[in-house]
This record gives sequence, structure tokens and C-alpha cells, in this order.
Amino acid sequence: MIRTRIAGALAIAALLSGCGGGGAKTSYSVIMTDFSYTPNQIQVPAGEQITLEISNTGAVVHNFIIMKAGSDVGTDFDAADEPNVYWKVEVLPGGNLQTAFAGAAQPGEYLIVCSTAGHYLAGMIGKLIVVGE
Ligand SMILES: [Cu+2]
Repeated sequence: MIRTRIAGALAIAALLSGCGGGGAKTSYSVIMTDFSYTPNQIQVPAGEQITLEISNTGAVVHNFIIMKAGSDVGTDFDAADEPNVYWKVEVLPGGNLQTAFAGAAQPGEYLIVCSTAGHYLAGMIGKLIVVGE
């Protein structure tokens, strides 16, 4: 009887952990404020459609920008960084929207930044972690 219960618990644990990249999810709620992302790190499975609900509780416009693999923004985000943007969404103060993007097929870490002048410097930085199967 006890043995059966342990086996059952293990089976449930295996179901909850799913397969591949524990902690990776395909949908997130992200809150942007002056000047941070919560959470500031999201983990997604490679090659999946990712849905985001993004709200801006700050006083100014914020962006959620995913930079291309290996791209940095230097000292602050400027026009030279535009070609390295993989995906971008802008949310007005008090705004809230639901959106989706195609998760990168290539596992790795991608920089998330806000392009409003000075926000990167103020620490408005996040990380997208794409994990393989
Ligand atoms: Cu910002």
C-alpha cells in the first residue's frame, strides 16, 4: 500500500516536470515599470509560439525588446542597435496587452531591453533563456 503511494507520487512528479528544460513555459505575464521587468528572466522552450501578457505600471512608455542572438546594445540602446532587434512591443503607461512571438529555434540566452533613452542604463534589462528539447 505504501509502495503504491510512493509510485503514484513519483508519477505525478514526472508529469509536473514535463519533458525537456524544467521551468520553461510558453506563456508569461510580465510587468514593466520604471525601470524594470518582473520577472526579469523568462525561460521558454525552443521553437514554440510564446504568448505574453505585458502591462506597464510605470509613468512613461516602456518597450519589451528581444535582441538577436549574441547582440548587445553597448552603453545604451540607440539607432545602431535597431537592426539587431529580434522582436519588439511597446506599451503605454497604464497599458496592458496580450501578444505573441515565435520563440527562437536556437537555444541560448537573449538580451531583453527597453529602448526608451536611458532606460537600459537605469537597469531596465532582462534575459530570455531558450532551452532545447
Ligand atoms: Cu523603459
